[in-house]
Amino acid sequence: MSLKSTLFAAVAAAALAMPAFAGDIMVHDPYARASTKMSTSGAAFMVLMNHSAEDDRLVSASSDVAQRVELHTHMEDANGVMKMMEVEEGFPVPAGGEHALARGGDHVMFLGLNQPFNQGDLISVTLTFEKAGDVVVEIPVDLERKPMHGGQMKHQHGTPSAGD
Ligand SMILES: [Cu+2]
Repeated sequence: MSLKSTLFAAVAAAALAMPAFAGDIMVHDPYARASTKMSTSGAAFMVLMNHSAEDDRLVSASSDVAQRVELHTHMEDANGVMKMMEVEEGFPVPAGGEHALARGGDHVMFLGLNQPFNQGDLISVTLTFEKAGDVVVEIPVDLERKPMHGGQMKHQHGTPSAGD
């Protein structure tokens, strides 16, 4: 065996033995918002990218800014009304792929805000992945961001509202 191929074998063995790094997960363009200054809940949106060769999954999120942090999605009920619900199994992020959390779809939900979300605030959120483990992201509050696809969904949390 030449020196070169010995080195190559050693590097390959080391690479195989390595666990998934949190660095394999990239969080792209995160932002958080609340509907109004009086809101007791808020949400965060971002694109999760998985640069590893293994499928991963966002299983939970936590933060000091709210009493509870949940993974939510929107579903249309039998009457065609969009409702939010918790996604207990979390959001899959395929190997080499991505999963977008966006307005009107999947999101990280903050319930019972400990402080109002002010424009420009940075919110520290820990995202826990099945394989990559904990990834801490600093998410800027952006109250001015428009939804990507024009039509904004009515997004009512907690209190059922009549005729909304
Ligand atoms: Cu929600």
